[in-house]
Amino acid sequence: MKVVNTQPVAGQRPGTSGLRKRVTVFQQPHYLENFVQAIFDAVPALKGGTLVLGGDGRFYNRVAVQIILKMAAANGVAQVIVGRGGILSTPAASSVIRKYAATGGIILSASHNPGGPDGDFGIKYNSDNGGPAAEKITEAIYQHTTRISQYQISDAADLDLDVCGSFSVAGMAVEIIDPVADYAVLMQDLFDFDAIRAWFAAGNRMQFDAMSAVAGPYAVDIIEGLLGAPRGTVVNGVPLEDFGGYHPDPNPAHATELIAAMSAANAPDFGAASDGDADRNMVLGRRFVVTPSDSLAVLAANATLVPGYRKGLAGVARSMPTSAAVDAVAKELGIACYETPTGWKFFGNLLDAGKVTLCGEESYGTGSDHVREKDGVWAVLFWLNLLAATGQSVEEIITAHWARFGRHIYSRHDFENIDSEAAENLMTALRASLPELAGQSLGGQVVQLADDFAYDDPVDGSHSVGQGVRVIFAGGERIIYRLSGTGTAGATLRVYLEKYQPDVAQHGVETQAALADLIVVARELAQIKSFTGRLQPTVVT
Ligand code: G16
Repeated sequence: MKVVNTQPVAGQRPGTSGLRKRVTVFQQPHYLENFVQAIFDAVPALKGGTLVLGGDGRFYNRVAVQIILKMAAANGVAQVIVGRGGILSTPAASSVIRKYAATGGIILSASHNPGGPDGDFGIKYNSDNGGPAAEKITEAIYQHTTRISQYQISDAADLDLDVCGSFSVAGMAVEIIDPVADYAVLMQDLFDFDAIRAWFAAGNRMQFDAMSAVAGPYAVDIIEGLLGAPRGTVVNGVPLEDFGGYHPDPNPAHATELIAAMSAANAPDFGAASDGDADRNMVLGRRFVVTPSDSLAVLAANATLVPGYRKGLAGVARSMPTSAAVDAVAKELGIACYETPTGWKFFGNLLDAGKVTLCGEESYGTGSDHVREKDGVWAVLFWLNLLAATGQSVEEIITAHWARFGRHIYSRHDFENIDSEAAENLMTALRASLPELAGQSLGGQVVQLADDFAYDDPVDGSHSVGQGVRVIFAGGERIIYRLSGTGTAGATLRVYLEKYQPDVAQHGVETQAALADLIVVARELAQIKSFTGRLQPTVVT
């Protein structure tokens, strides 16, 4: 065991989901070690406890796993459970923490951000409930990084990560497990695998694009293996350290190969993709894209068709910028609907307290109380179960849903990599204008409410402020502005746009055309061009 002298490195405050930086930043001397030591210092229960460890397999994953194993041994952790090859998808890590009643877990991922030597890396701590650590813990970790002077590490040899079994690092027990096995058992408990198998056997076809990321082994074992889908159903199924040079973000802007396949004349019946760490998902029908907000609403409305949710839902939750489509379902079902800030960590208390069963976000995240992370493969299996149970197509399910609840027309416009100071100035000016906005008419619509979203957690009473500017109109239209908390270069301004359309005859409209008036208002109100110099967003989803 060695004690290494170090100094604080600025900028280690975790963002929306852990610490995400360029690989080259993590490769700086002591950078990773400082943050990991801060975790051990902020969570004393890890001493003598069990830690789950794994990541999405991106570049630097293996290096980081070896460092963390040696630091865990030196910090008195009793046992580490690590996925073979250092691999665990984020939802699988959550399920393993829960199944083995671990003290917590360290997950290595920069999620949907590109990988490789010039790409991004990330690290976050999850608590014993399997979910991202609450703000008070991430803040404590950050505080430790600001005053760190030493870290502890063993000089044991590297461990061969590619063989399952029981091992030891400097006297600390290490269990290397199959990263898929426990997760696959959980999925079989929740979904009607016989019905889905029959759906494939009847000749229905699917394309699952794992985007050369960590979902590959999970999708291959479960969809092609247990569910009998033909080989080739999963494409880009081998995780690569640089995701094959692609941007592993499952949305229409980045999953272009899947969009093309689903638009072709012989398109499969169902398309799906997931991101770097397999917690996000996108689902598609033939020539039909489903928005994440609609997906959440459809899963909620049809949950009782799925064995794991047959008893119904305790409640649902969505992040504030997510459309109100699920609110309409909750109202009809007579269950509670919670509106939380962006960040999966805010769902944890609601799930733990049994207040909600399903939750989701506009950022291609959907999940339930089976784990404490959003779960891409789970969402895809949920949809497969619905297709099998109803015999309907994706488009039929969505259009029937709109006919019943109305359509919440929705889009997100991202202005990426803008100057950080310009972005802060824009938000400051916007916030300053809020008190004057209510009652004003913008683009012919009257502003009903304009505020900076704050959240009081109904379980632990914690209060979170500054969670995004909301401009809500009397007709229900909404414009939301936030700065992303997951980027690693400059700032990303997200503008979320939503309009409710109850008229079935109007449900087929093209999304951007339907939102055109609101888009103009949104850009003018925030003076996006004058603050950022940008006329158009870089990504529209
Ligand atoms: C993370 C969080 C999500 C959030 C998303 C986008 O997802 O867990 O709750 O919606 O980032 O956040 P932002 O708008 O701040 O960039 P992931 O998949 O990146 O871990």
